[in-house]
Amino acid sequence: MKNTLFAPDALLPTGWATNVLLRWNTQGQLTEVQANSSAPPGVPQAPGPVLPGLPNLHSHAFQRAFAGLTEYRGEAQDSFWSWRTLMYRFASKLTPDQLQALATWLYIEMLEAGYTQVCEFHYLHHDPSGTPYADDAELALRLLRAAQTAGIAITLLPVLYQSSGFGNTPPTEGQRRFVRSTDNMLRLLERLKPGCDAQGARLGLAPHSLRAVPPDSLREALAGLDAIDATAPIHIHIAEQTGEVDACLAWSGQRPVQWLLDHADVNPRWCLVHATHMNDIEYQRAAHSGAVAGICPSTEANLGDGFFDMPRWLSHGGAWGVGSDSHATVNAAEELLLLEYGQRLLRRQRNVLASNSQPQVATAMTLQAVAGGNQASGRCGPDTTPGLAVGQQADQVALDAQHLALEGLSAPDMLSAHVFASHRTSAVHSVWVGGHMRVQAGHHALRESAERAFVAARRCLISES
Ligand code: NGQ
Ligand code: ZN
Repeated sequence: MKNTLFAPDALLPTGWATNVLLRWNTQGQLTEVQANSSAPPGVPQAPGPVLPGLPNLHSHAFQRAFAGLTEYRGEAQDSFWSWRTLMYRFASKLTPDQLQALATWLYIEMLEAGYTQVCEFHYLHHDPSGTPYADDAELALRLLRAAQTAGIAITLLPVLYQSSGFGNTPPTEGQRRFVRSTDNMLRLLERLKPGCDAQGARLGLAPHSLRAVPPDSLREALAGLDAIDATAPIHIHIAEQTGEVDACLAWSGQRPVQWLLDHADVNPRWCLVHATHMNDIEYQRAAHSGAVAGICPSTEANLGDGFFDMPRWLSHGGAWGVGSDSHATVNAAEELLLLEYGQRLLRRQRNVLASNSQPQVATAMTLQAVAGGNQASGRCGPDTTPGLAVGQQADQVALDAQHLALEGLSAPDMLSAHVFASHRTSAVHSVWVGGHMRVQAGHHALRESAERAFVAARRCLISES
């Protein structure tokens, strides 16, 4: 029977339920989520517990090409900033065909790893000399096509980038592919909107950071975005590095999050990416704004950013989700593991992100990251119920109950084992996006061809860098 799935166990927004019948319509929207039901004859049965698909709320797709290639000492003390110099070198060479190949493969990897959506924070706009392509939307369209080919839901976030530092310092040579005027950005959004709507993609805007967007531009861009779509998501990198906090203080007398909260209407449409360095009052005010904290555990570890204080954020009722950002890791479960482990190491406690209402850490984290991720991707407002609920997209992941790590366990323990008991191979069995099965038995139908194209693109890029 089409458009249905029977799950012996499923993680609903209210927690674990058994014998759940899921049904969706031709638009891929769930029309029925019925617990304690029985399987009508002919309905496919899930091979293990069914989870809501996790949105990956922060991605720079092209960076997947050099994951693992910056892990050597280049300066006496390597840092985020020396990594960025290497990253710019890769970015400076990339062609449209290469970007599409890298992104198609990456999005397939994401699906196989249990992500059903990606928020693409896209700032590589122009050709290597900094000249706009004949079609000014060329590279954005390549990303949309990659998402369509892979079958992942995308929120495209074209990035506004104008200055190299606070105080409107001019962009550097390495940033020439990123720069657009505010008007030009708004024209790009207008140009992309109909195609995004037709594809079912969400379109938003990403002011890159307070370093890269002067205050007037920020104000004008946000007003222009509202005129195009007053519900569009807004993502910004903020307070990732202490050097950035110091530079912001020197420029304005305020810390980045404090400055943003005082100068922009930060609300549930916003995703504050990283927000690693906040003081008490910033944690409180940012959480109360309703914005989502976009935490990228593997990249933040890789780049030596610092720790986000999750218990403090949660104490203020803050929403959050995870992103794989530079894609040093492309694995939804591993991001959750790293986030919890960081908190354990800091506090010398265990099960930090469990709650009284949900003592199972992996279950609590999954539900919260699904809620925050859907809010950040602009697919679900703060007042609607994300995940496996009527009216939501049929984005779901079935684990393999026969997998060595899971065999014989209860459903909540299977999710815990999936996140915390690494067994080298993934226990993700099937993945549906908008009701379409994109991964079956752990395998995406286009994996082999996409992998070959990825390897060829990377070889080319490395030989030129
Ligand atoms: C980026 N990535 O835009 O790719 C940034 C580095 C910057 C992260 N912040 C560049 N992880 O922030 O200037
Ligand atoms: Zn980023």
